[in-house]
Amino acid sequence: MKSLEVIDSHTGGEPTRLILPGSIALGGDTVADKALRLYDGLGSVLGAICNEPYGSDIIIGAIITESQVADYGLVFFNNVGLLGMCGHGLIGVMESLHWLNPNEKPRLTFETRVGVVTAERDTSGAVTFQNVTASLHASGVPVSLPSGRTIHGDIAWGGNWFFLCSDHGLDLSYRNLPELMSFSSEIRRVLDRDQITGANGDEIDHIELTSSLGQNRGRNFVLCPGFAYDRSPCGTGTSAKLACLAAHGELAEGEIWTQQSITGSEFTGSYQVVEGGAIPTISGRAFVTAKSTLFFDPSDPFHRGIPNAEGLP
Ligand code: PYC
Repeated sequence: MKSLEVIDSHTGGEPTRLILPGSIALGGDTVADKALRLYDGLGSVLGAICNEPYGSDIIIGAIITESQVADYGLVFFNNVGLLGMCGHGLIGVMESLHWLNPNEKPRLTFETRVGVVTAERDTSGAVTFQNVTASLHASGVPVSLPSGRTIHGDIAWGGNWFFLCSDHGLDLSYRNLPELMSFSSEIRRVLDRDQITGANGDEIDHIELTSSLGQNRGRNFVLCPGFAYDRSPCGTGTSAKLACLAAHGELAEGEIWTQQSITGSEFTGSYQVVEGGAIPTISGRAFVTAKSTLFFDPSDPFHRGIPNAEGLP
């Protein structure tokens, strides 16, 4: 792979890098299957485009593939691996597809690794998507931090696994970023240490610190796999939050919830009750920021990017 064309966008401050559709052919039947093959074959390229000097660890990459059950297949990844679904990423992909082809259908279905989702872009540019079924897996799970303090959280699925904690005692504000990073990273490490998992032993790779902003409004700080935080309110994190609100009887079916990130960006969402959980519907807006060609010169020692900390001397 010598070069790749990409379209960059951001959704509520969180970047998405879409590889130009058609650039990479993927074998396999389902998108889950294609994604694993892709990662086996091209994992280092994918890591590179989400790492410095090509990008940064906050970028979520996206690849469009064919699908037998939806308009497109869609694989999300970041600098450390594959994601299940990605809400801000889906909004970014919808905006990028429209930017590439203004005649693209405004309503599209996508087969992701974790199920089929639907997204619609209206004429104002707002994108609303219907996620896979979100659900609360365990409530009030205690976690003992190395400081001796015990905090509690809900474990929920929103297309990725989340640990949602509200008794953190922290100010969820941008100026408090260093503390939010270290506290949420500590929770993440303790979940790994104590083998606190989602269903079927699945790793919980997103930590969501939450607080209330009053009636039907909340703020969050989401730590993503790879230890970068989400600048947007996190679409799958908002989905997990909606599943918790539904399960705890704190938001009625169809009522609007507003989720704000520490950058101040907002998603709105609601849910519909279904067998096994709640189907979230989430709205947000993305903007295209660049279209570029990345070059991979094998004589460049960093043509696969600067790896994350474990890979450095
Ligand atoms: O919006 O679902 C999301 C997401 C996941 C990781 C980063 N953003």
